[in-house]
Amino acid sequence: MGVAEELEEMRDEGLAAIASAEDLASLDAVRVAYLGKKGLLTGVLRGLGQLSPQERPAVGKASNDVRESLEKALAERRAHLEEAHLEARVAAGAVDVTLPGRVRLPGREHLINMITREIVEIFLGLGYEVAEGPEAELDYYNFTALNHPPAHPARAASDTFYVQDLSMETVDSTGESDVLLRTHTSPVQIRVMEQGKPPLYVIAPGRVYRRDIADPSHLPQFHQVEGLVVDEGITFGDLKGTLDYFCKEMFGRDRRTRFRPHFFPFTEPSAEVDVSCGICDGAGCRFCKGTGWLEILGCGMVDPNVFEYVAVDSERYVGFAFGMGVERIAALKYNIPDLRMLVEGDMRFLRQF
Ligand code: 2NM
Repeated sequence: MGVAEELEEMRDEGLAAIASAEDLASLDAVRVAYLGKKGLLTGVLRGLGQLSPQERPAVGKASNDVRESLEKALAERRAHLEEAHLEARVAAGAVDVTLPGRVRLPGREHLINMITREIVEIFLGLGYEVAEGPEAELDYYNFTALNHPPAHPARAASDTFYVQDLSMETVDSTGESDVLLRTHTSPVQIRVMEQGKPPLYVIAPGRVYRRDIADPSHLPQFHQVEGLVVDEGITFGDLKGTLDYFCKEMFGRDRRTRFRPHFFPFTEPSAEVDVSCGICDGAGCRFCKGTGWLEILGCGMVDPNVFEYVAVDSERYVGFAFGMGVERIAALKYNIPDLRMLVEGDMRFLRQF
Protein backbone atom coordinates (compact mmCIF):
# COMPACT_ATOMS: atom_id res chain seq x y z
CA MET A 1 0.00 0.00 0.00
CA GLY A 2 1.39 3.40 -1.02
CA VAL A 3 1.69 6.37 1.28
CA ALA A 4 -1.32 8.04 -0.42
CA GLU A 5 -3.63 5.08 0.36
CA GLU A 6 -2.25 4.89 3.89
CA LEU A 7 -3.10 8.57 4.43
CA GLU A 8 -6.59 8.12 2.99
CA GLU A 9 -7.29 5.20 5.32
CA MET A 10 -5.93 7.19 8.29
CA ARG A 11 -8.26 10.09 7.45
CA ASP A 12 -11.34 7.83 7.14
CA GLU A 13 -10.60 6.03 10.39
CA GLY A 14 -9.84 9.33 12.15
CA LEU A 15 -13.09 10.92 10.93
CA ALA A 16 -15.05 7.85 12.08
CA ALA A 17 -13.38 7.95 15.53
CA ILE A 18 -14.19 11.68 15.84
CA ALA A 19 -17.82 11.12 14.83
CA SER A 20 -18.28 8.37 17.42
CA ALA A 21 -16.64 10.26 20.36
CA GLU A 22 -19.49 10.70 22.88
CA ASP A 23 -17.82 13.17 25.22
CA LEU A 24 -15.06 15.77 25.30
CA ALA A 25 -12.55 13.47 27.01
CA SER A 26 -12.76 10.69 24.40
CA LEU A 27 -12.68 13.31 21.63
CA ASP A 28 -9.43 14.65 23.02
CA ALA A 29 -8.04 11.10 23.15
CA VAL A 30 -8.73 10.80 19.38
CA ARG A 31 -6.95 14.13 18.77
CA VAL A 32 -3.88 12.92 20.67
CA ALA A 33 -3.90 9.56 18.83
CA TYR A 34 -3.73 11.26 15.41
CA LEU A 35 -2.30 14.76 15.87
CA GLY A 36 -0.38 14.46 19.14
CA LYS A 37 3.43 14.42 19.35
CA LYS A 38 3.47 10.63 18.96
CA GLY A 39 0.32 10.57 16.85
CA LEU A 40 -0.19 8.60 13.63
CA LEU A 41 -0.27 11.60 11.28
CA THR A 42 2.66 13.25 13.05
CA GLY A 43 4.61 10.05 12.37
CA VAL A 44 3.89 10.35 8.62
CA LEU A 45 4.99 14.02 8.56
CA ARG A 46 8.22 13.12 10.38
CA GLY A 47 8.92 10.45 7.73
CA LEU A 48 8.68 12.98 4.84
CA GLY A 49 12.48 13.49 4.96
CA GLN A 50 13.09 9.90 3.92
CA LEU A 51 11.06 10.33 0.70
CA SER A 52 12.58 11.20 -2.67
CA PRO A 53 12.34 14.89 -3.77
CA GLN A 54 9.83 13.80 -6.45
CA GLU A 55 7.44 12.14 -4.01
CA ARG A 56 7.80 14.70 -1.21
CA PRO A 57 5.48 17.57 -2.45
CA ALA A 58 2.49 15.31 -3.20
CA VAL A 59 2.71 13.33 0.06
CA GLY A 60 3.34 16.58 1.98
CA LYS A 61 0.21 18.14 0.53
CA ALA A 62 -1.88 14.99 1.14
CA SER A 63 -0.68 14.89 4.78
CA ASN A 64 -1.63 18.54 5.29
CA ASP A 65 -5.06 17.90 3.75
CA VAL A 66 -5.63 14.99 6.14
CA ARG A 67 -4.49 17.12 9.14
CA GLU A 68 -6.80 19.97 8.09
CA SER A 69 -9.85 17.74 7.62
CA LEU A 70 -9.20 16.02 10.97
CA GLU A 71 -8.75 19.39 12.74
CA LYS A 72 -11.96 20.71 11.16
CA ALA A 73 -13.90 17.60 12.17
CA LEU A 74 -12.45 17.80 15.70
CA ALA A 75 -13.50 21.45 16.08
CA GLU A 76 -17.03 20.74 14.83
CA ARG A 77 -17.44 17.70 17.07
CA ARG A 78 -16.09 19.66 20.08
CA ALA A 79 -18.56 22.49 19.46
CA HIS A 80 -21.39 19.96 19.18
CA LEU A 81 -20.42 18.12 22.38
CA GLU A 82 -19.96 21.37 24.33
CA GLU A 83 -23.41 22.54 23.32
CA ALA A 84 -24.97 19.18 24.24
CA HIS A 85 -23.18 19.27 27.61
CA LEU A 86 -24.53 22.78 28.33
CA GLU A 87 -28.03 21.80 27.29
CA ALA A 88 -27.96 18.78 29.59
CA ARG A 89 -26.88 20.95 32.53
CA VAL A 90 -29.61 23.51 31.88
CA ALA A 91 -32.22 20.75 31.57
CA ALA A 92 -31.08 19.18 34.87
CA GLY A 93 -31.46 22.45 36.75
CA ALA A 94 -34.61 23.54 35.00
CA VAL A 95 -37.35 25.32 36.98
CA ASP A 96 -40.91 24.67 35.93
CA VAL A 97 -42.36 28.15 36.25
CA THR A 98 -45.89 26.79 35.75
CA LEU A 99 -45.80 24.78 39.04
CA PRO A 100 -47.94 26.24 41.86
CA GLY A 101 -45.92 27.95 44.65
CA ARG A 102 -45.10 26.11 47.86
CA VAL A 103 -47.41 27.20 50.68
CA ARG A 104 -45.54 28.67 53.64
CA LEU A 105 -47.83 29.03 56.64
CA PRO A 106 -47.00 32.10 58.69
CA GLY A 107 -45.93 31.55 62.31
CA ARG A 108 -48.53 32.16 65.03
CA GLU A 109 -48.84 32.69 68.75
CA HIS A 110 -48.66 29.45 70.79
CA LEU A 111 -51.79 28.51 72.76
CA ILE A 112 -49.85 28.86 76.04
CA ASN A 113 -48.93 32.45 75.20
CA MET A 114 -52.50 33.19 74.06
CA ILE A 115 -53.96 31.96 77.37
CA THR A 116 -51.26 33.75 79.40
CA ARG A 117 -52.02 36.97 77.54
CA GLU A 118 -55.79 36.57 78.05
CA ILE A 119 -55.32 36.04 81.81
CA VAL A 120 -52.93 38.99 82.11
CA GLU A 121 -55.28 41.24 80.09
CA ILE A 122 -58.21 40.52 82.43
CA PHE A 123 -56.12 41.72 85.39
CA LEU A 124 -54.69 44.68 83.48
CA GLY A 125 -58.33 45.70 83.05
CA LEU A 126 -58.65 45.67 86.86
CA GLY A 127 -55.64 47.99 87.25
CA TYR A 128 -52.96 45.37 87.99
CA GLU A 129 -49.38 45.76 86.71
CA VAL A 130 -47.23 42.98 85.23
CA ALA A 131 -44.10 41.94 87.15
CA GLU A 132 -41.40 39.51 86.04
CA GLY A 133 -38.35 37.93 87.66
CA PRO A 134 -35.54 35.40 87.15
CA GLU A 135 -36.23 31.73 86.41
CA ALA A 136 -33.02 30.74 88.20
CA GLU A 137 -33.91 31.98 91.66
CA LEU A 138 -32.46 32.04 95.15
CA ASP A 139 -33.80 29.52 97.66
CA TYR A 140 -34.60 32.51 99.87
CA TYR A 141 -37.11 34.04 97.43
CA ASN A 142 -38.56 30.73 96.24
CA PHE A 143 -39.05 29.11 99.68
CA THR A 144 -37.78 30.87 102.80
CA ALA A 145 -39.53 34.24 102.39
CA LEU A 146 -42.65 32.33 101.33
CA ASN A 147 -42.84 30.79 104.80
CA HIS A 148 -41.70 27.30 103.82
CA PRO A 149 -40.14 25.62 106.89
CA PRO A 150 -36.56 24.29 106.33
CA ALA A 151 -37.76 20.69 106.02
CA HIS A 152 -40.73 21.40 103.72
CA PRO A 153 -41.04 18.51 101.20
CA ALA A 154 -41.12 20.89 98.20
CA ARG A 155 -37.50 21.82 99.04
CA ALA A 156 -36.29 18.25 98.50
CA ALA A 157 -33.92 17.64 95.61
CA SER A 158 -36.46 15.09 94.38
CA ASP A 159 -39.07 17.87 93.82
CA THR A 160 -36.97 20.90 92.85
CA PHE A 161 -34.21 21.41 90.28
CA TYR A 162 -31.17 22.83 92.06
CA VAL A 163 -28.61 24.67 89.95
CA GLN A 164 -25.12 23.30 90.29
CA ASP A 165 -22.72 26.14 91.02
CA LEU A 166 -19.23 25.07 89.93
CA SER A 167 -17.68 28.17 91.54
CA MET A 168 -19.28 27.11 94.87
CA GLU A 169 -20.16 30.77 95.55
CA THR A 170 -23.85 30.16 96.13
CA VAL A 171 -23.76 27.05 98.29
CA ASP A 172 -24.96 27.35 101.88
CA SER A 173 -23.17 26.19 105.05
CA THR A 174 -24.27 22.58 104.50
CA GLY A 175 -22.89 22.58 100.92
CA GLU A 176 -26.38 22.65 99.35
CA SER A 177 -27.00 24.96 96.38
CA ASP A 178 -28.85 28.19 97.15
CA VAL A 179 -29.84 28.56 93.49
CA LEU A 180 -32.74 26.65 91.97
CA LEU A 181 -35.17 26.80 89.08
CA ARG A 182 -38.22 28.56 90.52
CA THR A 183 -41.11 26.22 91.30
CA HIS A 184 -43.71 29.02 91.13
CA THR A 185 -43.74 32.72 90.23
CA SER A 186 -44.38 33.72 93.88
CA PRO A 187 -40.71 34.79 94.30
CA VAL A 188 -41.54 37.59 91.83
CA GLN A 189 -44.20 38.81 94.29
CA ILE A 190 -41.68 38.68 97.15
CA ARG A 191 -39.27 40.84 95.11
CA VAL A 192 -42.12 43.27 94.31
CA MET A 193 -43.03 43.63 97.99
CA GLU A 194 -39.37 43.98 98.96
CA GLN A 195 -38.77 46.77 96.42
CA GLY A 196 -42.09 48.65 96.31
CA LYS A 197 -44.61 49.71 98.86
CA PRO A 198 -48.37 49.24 99.08
CA PRO A 199 -50.84 49.65 97.55
CA LEU A 200 -49.64 46.82 95.25
CA TYR A 201 -51.72 45.20 92.50
CA VAL A 202 -49.44 42.90 90.48
CA ILE A 203 -49.74 39.93 88.17
CA ALA A 204 -46.72 37.66 87.59
CA PRO A 205 -46.76 35.41 84.51
CA GLY A 206 -43.88 33.09 83.73
CA ARG A 207 -42.28 29.69 83.29
CA VAL A 208 -41.75 27.45 86.32
CA TYR A 209 -40.01 24.10 86.92
CA ARG A 210 -40.87 21.08 89.03
CA ARG A 211 -39.14 17.73 89.12
CA ASP A 212 -42.10 15.77 87.82
CA ILE A 213 -42.27 13.05 85.19
CA ALA A 214 -44.41 14.25 82.27
CA ASP A 215 -47.83 12.57 82.17
CA PRO A 216 -51.31 13.68 81.03
CA SER A 217 -51.63 16.12 83.95
CA HIS A 218 -47.99 17.03 84.77
CA LEU A 219 -45.12 18.71 82.93
CA PRO A 220 -41.64 19.30 84.40
CA GLN A 221 -41.77 22.82 82.96
CA PHE A 222 -45.01 24.76 82.78
CA HIS A 223 -46.37 28.29 83.06
CA GLN A 224 -48.10 30.08 85.88
CA VAL A 225 -49.86 33.34 86.41
CA GLU A 226 -49.90 34.54 89.98
CA GLY A 227 -51.54 37.65 91.38
CA LEU A 228 -50.94 39.69 94.49
CA VAL A 229 -52.84 42.54 96.12
CA VAL A 230 -51.54 44.40 99.16
CA ASP A 231 -53.65 47.34 100.37
CA GLU A 232 -55.49 48.66 103.38
CA GLY A 233 -58.84 47.06 104.26
CA ILE A 234 -58.59 44.09 101.85
CA THR A 235 -60.88 41.18 102.78
CA PHE A 236 -61.43 37.57 101.75
CA GLY A 237 -64.60 38.92 100.07
CA ASP A 238 -62.40 41.02 97.77
CA LEU A 239 -60.46 37.86 96.85
CA LYS A 240 -63.67 35.93 96.15
CA GLY A 241 -65.18 38.72 94.06
CA THR A 242 -61.95 39.19 92.07
CA LEU A 243 -61.54 35.51 91.23
CA ASP A 244 -65.25 35.00 90.49
CA TYR A 245 -65.04 37.93 88.05
CA PHE A 246 -61.86 36.45 86.53
CA CYS A 247 -63.51 33.04 85.96
CA LYS A 248 -66.55 34.61 84.28
CA GLU A 249 -64.28 36.66 81.98
CA MET A 250 -62.09 33.66 81.19
CA PHE A 251 -64.68 30.91 80.77
CA GLY A 252 -68.02 32.66 80.25
CA ARG A 253 -70.66 34.67 82.11
CA ASP A 254 -72.70 31.56 82.96
CA ARG A 255 -69.87 29.95 84.99
CA ARG A 256 -70.01 29.86 88.83
CA THR A 257 -67.18 29.43 91.35
CA ARG A 258 -66.80 27.73 94.70
CA PHE A 259 -64.03 28.07 97.30
CA ARG A 260 -62.85 25.00 99.24
CA PRO A 261 -60.54 25.31 102.28
CA HIS A 262 -56.95 24.31 101.52
CA PHE A 263 -53.43 24.84 102.84
CA PHE A 264 -50.50 26.79 101.39
CA PRO A 265 -47.43 27.81 103.42
CA PHE A 266 -47.70 31.45 102.28
CA THR A 267 -51.40 32.17 102.81
CA GLU A 268 -53.81 31.85 105.74
CA PRO A 269 -56.59 31.13 105.25
CA SER A 270 -56.09 29.39 101.89
CA ALA A 271 -58.54 27.98 99.40
CA GLU A 272 -58.78 26.10 96.14
CA VAL A 273 -61.19 27.51 93.60
CA ASP A 274 -63.40 25.40 91.36
CA VAL A 275 -65.33 26.64 88.35
CA SER A 276 -68.61 25.02 87.34
CA CYS A 277 -68.17 22.44 84.58
CA GLY A 278 -68.77 23.94 81.14
CA ILE A 279 -69.87 20.61 79.66
CA CYS A 280 -72.68 19.70 82.11
CA ASP A 281 -73.13 23.13 83.79
CA GLY A 282 -72.63 21.54 87.23
CA ALA A 283 -74.86 18.49 86.84
CA GLY A 284 -71.90 16.06 86.76
CA CYS A 285 -70.38 14.36 83.70
CA ARG A 286 -67.27 12.48 82.59
CA PHE A 287 -65.29 15.72 82.00
CA CYS A 288 -65.72 16.83 85.66
CA LYS A 289 -65.64 13.22 86.95
CA GLY A 290 -69.23 13.53 88.09
CA THR A 291 -68.58 16.42 90.50
CA GLY A 292 -69.93 19.29 88.38
CA TRP A 293 -66.77 21.29 89.26
CA LEU A 294 -63.27 21.79 87.80
CA GLU A 295 -60.32 22.89 89.95
CA ILE A 296 -58.52 25.88 88.46
CA LEU A 297 -56.87 28.08 91.10
CA GLY A 298 -55.19 28.28 94.48
CA CYS A 299 -55.47 31.39 96.63
CA GLY A 300 -55.52 32.88 100.09
CA MET A 301 -54.81 35.84 102.36
CA VAL A 302 -51.06 36.57 102.56
CA ASP A 303 -49.65 35.10 105.78
CA PRO A 304 -48.29 37.81 108.15
CA ASN A 305 -45.03 35.78 108.31
CA VAL A 306 -44.49 36.57 104.61
CA PHE A 307 -45.07 40.29 105.29
CA GLU A 308 -42.47 40.05 108.04
CA TYR A 309 -39.79 38.88 105.55
CA VAL A 310 -40.45 41.80 103.19
CA ALA A 311 -41.04 44.42 105.89
CA VAL A 312 -44.68 45.16 105.07
CA ASP A 313 -46.58 46.37 108.15
CA SER A 314 -49.17 43.62 108.72
CA GLU A 315 -51.02 45.80 111.26
CA ARG A 316 -51.82 48.31 108.52
CA TYR A 317 -51.90 46.20 105.32
CA VAL A 318 -53.76 43.08 104.26
CA GLY A 319 -53.03 41.05 101.14
CA PHE A 320 -54.49 38.34 99.01
CA ALA A 321 -52.71 36.19 96.46
CA PHE A 322 -53.62 33.54 93.95
CA GLY A 323 -51.93 31.29 91.44
CA MET A 324 -52.92 29.19 88.45
CA GLY A 325 -51.31 26.85 85.93
CA VAL A 326 -51.66 28.11 82.37
CA GLU A 327 -51.45 24.65 80.74
CA ARG A 328 -54.20 23.39 83.02
CA ILE A 329 -56.45 26.36 82.17
CA ALA A 330 -55.79 25.75 78.45
CA ALA A 331 -56.64 22.05 78.87
CA LEU A 332 -59.91 22.86 80.66
CA LYS A 333 -60.91 25.58 78.21
CA TYR A 334 -60.23 23.49 75.09
CA ASN A 335 -60.88 19.98 76.42
CA ILE A 336 -57.27 18.85 75.84
CA PRO A 337 -56.79 15.34 77.28
CA ASP A 338 -53.00 15.41 77.74
CA LEU A 339 -50.83 18.42 78.69
CA ARG A 340 -47.90 16.94 76.75
CA MET A 341 -49.72 17.74 73.51
CA LEU A 342 -49.07 21.43 74.29
CA VAL A 343 -45.28 21.03 74.18
CA GLU A 344 -44.82 18.53 71.36
CA GLY A 345 -44.93 21.23 68.66
CA ASP A 346 -47.26 19.28 66.31
CA MET A 347 -48.75 22.01 64.12
CA ARG A 348 -51.70 19.82 63.11
CA PHE A 349 -52.77 20.09 66.78
CA LEU A 350 -51.59 23.64 67.59
CA ARG A 351 -53.13 25.17 64.46
CA GLN A 352 -56.63 24.55 65.81
CA PHE A 353 -56.55 27.25 68.47
C1 2NM B 1 -50.87 30.29 94.94
C2 2NM B 1 -51.85 30.08 95.88
C3 2NM B 1 -51.95 30.94 96.97
C4 2NM B 1 -49.14 33.29 96.27
C5 2NM B 1 -48.73 33.87 97.44
C6 2NM B 1 -47.84 34.84 97.07
C7 2NM B 1 -47.12 35.77 97.97
F1 2NM B 1 -45.94 36.10 97.40
F2 2NM B 1 -47.79 36.85 98.11
F3 2NM B 1 -46.91 35.21 99.12
N1 2NM B 1 -47.72 34.83 95.75
N2 2NM B 1 -48.52 33.85 95.25
C8 2NM B 1 -50.09 32.20 96.13
C9 2NM B 1 -51.06 31.99 97.07
C10 2NM B 1 -50.00 31.34 95.07
O1 2NM B 1 -50.70 29.50 93.84
C11 2NM B 1 -51.40 28.30 93.76
